[in-house]
Amino acid sequence: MKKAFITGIAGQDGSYLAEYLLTLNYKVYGIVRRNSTCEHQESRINHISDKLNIYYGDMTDALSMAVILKEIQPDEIYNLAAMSHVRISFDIPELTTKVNAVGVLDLLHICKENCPNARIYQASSSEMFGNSIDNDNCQRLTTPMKPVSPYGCSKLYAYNMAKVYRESYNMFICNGILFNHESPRRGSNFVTNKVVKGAVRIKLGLQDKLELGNIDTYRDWGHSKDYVKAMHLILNHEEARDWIVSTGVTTSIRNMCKYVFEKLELNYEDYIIQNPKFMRPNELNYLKGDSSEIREILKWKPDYTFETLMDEMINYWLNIYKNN
Ligand code: G4F
Repeated sequence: MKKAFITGIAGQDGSYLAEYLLTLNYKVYGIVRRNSTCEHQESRINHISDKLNIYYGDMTDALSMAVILKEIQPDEIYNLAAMSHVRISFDIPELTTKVNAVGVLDLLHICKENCPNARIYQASSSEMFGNSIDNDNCQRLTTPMKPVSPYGCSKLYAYNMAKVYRESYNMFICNGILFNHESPRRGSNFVTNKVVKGAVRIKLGLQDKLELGNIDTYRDWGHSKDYVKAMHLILNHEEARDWIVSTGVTTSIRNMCKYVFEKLELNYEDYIIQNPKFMRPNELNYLKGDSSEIREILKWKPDYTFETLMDEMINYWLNIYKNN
């Protein structure tokens, strides 16, 4: 039985990955942060909690991480823990750096000392590209990385450090540069789930307006369930290297709003207002990933389209509100 250790196991990706690895007969371990409202902390993994091995831990607590990893000796480590909200990273840049950058350095070093043969997946992000784009309007591994947010900078540090540890110590470490990926389990302060939840509430007469920031940016959105399968393929390939994971389809926030409101027979223009509170000091305008390598070499392919992803999220919120 293979052993997998997941940081961020209670998050969107961590919970789907844990479910997926259980179906592959892995023994799954993970860490969760201590939280004063423990009822909500593990809501995404409550349904599988009897099959998981959960420890308290934190990316900023290297001592506990070292003890746990020494004890478990995992075959595969998925580092999915992060302060993952780009706008909030402008408010708490130092914590963002401690968790997303220094925390990853600690993890890599702990692995080098305690479990050097474990295969390590680092959750890298398309936010690292900033506003760099190739002539064909795509981002790929060779596109220059020029982040425009504290979050992007922290992820780029971790990305580079993962490569340094791979090359210096011959460790099996891979960066998956994942473009935006969503699901009903997405936090509702990220734009897709915020729009879907808001539109459903408007449809049911529970709210009047939806306040957003800049709706003229573009994102390449996939489904988290598809992307966790890519993570597993990446760690089970013969060669340790970096990969782009994306759909290759980009949509503006405006068109996403239009799609969601139209599905509910509403006109988005009647309900959306712009609130400067949700604007960012600096913005990444356009993302579209070239994932041809992972499709060709690892035979990865997403099952969801933009439309089936959004439809699943709409039905999720309709069911939540109709049953309450
Ligand atoms: O949903 P978002 O907050 O995602 P963002 O910033 O692209 O980051 C996500 O994807 C990254 C991969 O590229 C991950 F690394 C990261 O952890 C995270 O998962 O915002 C998407 C777009 C932005 O342009 C934002 O300015 O939506 C725009 N937006 C407009 N109004 C809004 C809002 N975003 C949020 N969160 N809330 C709004 O009210």
